[in-house]
Amino acid sequence: MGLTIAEKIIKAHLKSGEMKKGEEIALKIDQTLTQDATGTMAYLEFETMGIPRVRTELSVAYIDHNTLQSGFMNADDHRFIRSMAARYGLYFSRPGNGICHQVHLERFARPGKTLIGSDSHTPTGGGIGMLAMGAGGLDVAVAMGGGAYHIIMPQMYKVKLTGRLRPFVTAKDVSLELLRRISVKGGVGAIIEWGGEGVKTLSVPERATITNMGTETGATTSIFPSDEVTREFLKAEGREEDWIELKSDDDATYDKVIEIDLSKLEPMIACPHSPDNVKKVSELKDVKVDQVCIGSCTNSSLYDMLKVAEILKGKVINPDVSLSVSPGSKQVLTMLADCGALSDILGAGARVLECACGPCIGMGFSPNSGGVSLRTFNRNFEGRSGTADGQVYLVSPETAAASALTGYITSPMTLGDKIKVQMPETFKIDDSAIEPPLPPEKAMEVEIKRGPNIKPFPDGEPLPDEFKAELVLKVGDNITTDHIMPAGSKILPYRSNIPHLSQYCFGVCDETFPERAKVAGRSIILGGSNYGQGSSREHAALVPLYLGVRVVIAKSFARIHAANLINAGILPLTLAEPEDYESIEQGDTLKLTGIYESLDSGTFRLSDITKGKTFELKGEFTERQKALLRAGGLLKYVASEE
Ligand code: MIC
Ligand code: SF4
Repeated sequence: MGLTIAEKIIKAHLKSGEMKKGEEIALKIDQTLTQDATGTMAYLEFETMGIPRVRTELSVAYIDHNTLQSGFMNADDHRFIRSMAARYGLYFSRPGNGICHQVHLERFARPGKTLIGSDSHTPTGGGIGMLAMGAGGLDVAVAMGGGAYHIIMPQMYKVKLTGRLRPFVTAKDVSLELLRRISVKGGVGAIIEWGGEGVKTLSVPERATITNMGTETGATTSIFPSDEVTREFLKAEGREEDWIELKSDDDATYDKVIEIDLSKLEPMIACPHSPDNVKKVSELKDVKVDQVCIGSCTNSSLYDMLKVAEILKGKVINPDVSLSVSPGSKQVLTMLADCGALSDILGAGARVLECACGPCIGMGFSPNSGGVSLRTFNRNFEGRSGTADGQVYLVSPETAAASALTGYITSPMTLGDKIKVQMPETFKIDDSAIEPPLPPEKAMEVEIKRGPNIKPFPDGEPLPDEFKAELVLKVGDNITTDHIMPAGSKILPYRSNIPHLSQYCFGVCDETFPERAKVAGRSIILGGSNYGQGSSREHAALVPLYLGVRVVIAKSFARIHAANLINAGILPLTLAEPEDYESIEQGDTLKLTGIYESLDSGTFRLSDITKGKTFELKGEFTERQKALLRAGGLLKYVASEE
């Protein structure tokens, strides 16, 4: 039987398990990446494993999230990560060198290889034909040590592209169209392969925009073939030797096929507060815009920036609009400067920000109260911008630039003549901001530099056979990791300080939660469907663990978050009957009995002591997950294995 692209890569990296859908497989990981908001924790975890040097083909530590450095916290963390990279044989990408996913695509990503990153947008590498997945910091730490990465063998979906995009319609609009069709849950448990005739009309950065935003569908990852377009990109990056051809077999089978005719698409927009709340830009008339932000790992390539510059050239933005432009990498920014396009952007009145995540993670540039912000980013979750009542819309760079000029949400198709941008044949290569690994003898001498913001992380506890606790919090559907553990400029600097972070846990939903959880001691949380969607931040598991949460019950879970809960030793269970959600109330005392036996049968009995009712819960775990949960989390499990 023929294989899909992802199946071919999985087959070549299979360490154990069978490629049967729904079963656990262990994959050899060739490359890892971390960013600084999740990196400190991942390196602290790696350190406890006592491994002398990373055992991957390549591991990179990026600094791109926490670049504001207000106070000593971030600077200390950066220094810590840099010393860890030097000590353990990693590449270190200095702050200012760019957003991890953009830089990785330019300098390190390779078709046919596996990559896991402690960031949910790691699938950006799928644009070059890599099997690239987001994971929790602990999973990345284990992979750095040469350990396998465990996933449930996903379903295979195919999106078949036909036709060609019309002028002013972009890869971003393709992503938004997919989200409109399948929602933020539509990709859960699947790998999305992009194929069909239309694929060859898309460049690698455009493909990367699509695989980047595939994360928002909940997919394990998304992937494109590696073809002549891929070869050209790698050649332009001076890395043609990294190219291999990759395509699916003609008789490969898919669990679902979705067709998109590129020539029929028009500019799309995701309205507040979810990436799948998608409409056509032309449907939104008379919406006045306060702010426009262009950049992020979704849309910050040279191609995106050149198009923006071309639209803005010789014009001035609407005076009521504040426009930020953050190029994705030093390479992009330098090339923009060299060709003069940066002057066009500045001349139009944009504020050019550092090559970093910036406004995307609420690090500056929060909109005014109730302000409408148009962003070329991938997430518009409530409050993520740093302004609780900010109205964030997600659009393409073209729609963003057009709207910055008019001051209203504007389809770029109304701009008239199509724009032409000239892409260079080769990119400007300057790796001076990437520090290569030190040779082992030198690395051994490096001293790890720690600051006072680095606090120990909480320890999981072995699972008891019986557990009785209060339901301290009940929340609704689609709870994101930004709800559970918000980011932003006030909180993000404390990513290595779990006790401090804990004050903000679930702050968006219920400010009293941290205090109540502490009073309760041990506790349980109840959520709706797709609980934990969004980021890969393991803090969304570690902070609740610190606050005493031992069990999370939901209608369904997002993949990475469920894995992070298990890694932390928190038991994630689903309601057998989703309607039971209504009967269980916050404050109820709940009890689970015979947990060990239930772990084997997959069926758990929950008694609601307050209501005098019992409910059935499901928890089907693999043998490894059961062992992890029994041990009290991944670190305890790894330690017990030695
Ligand atoms: C995000 O976009 O939410 C982040 C910040 O990049 C996260 C990682 C984090 O929380 O540090 C992600 O997507 O995984
Ligand atoms: Fe950075 Fe935003 Fe991309 Fe996350 S989504 S990696 S915060 S640019």
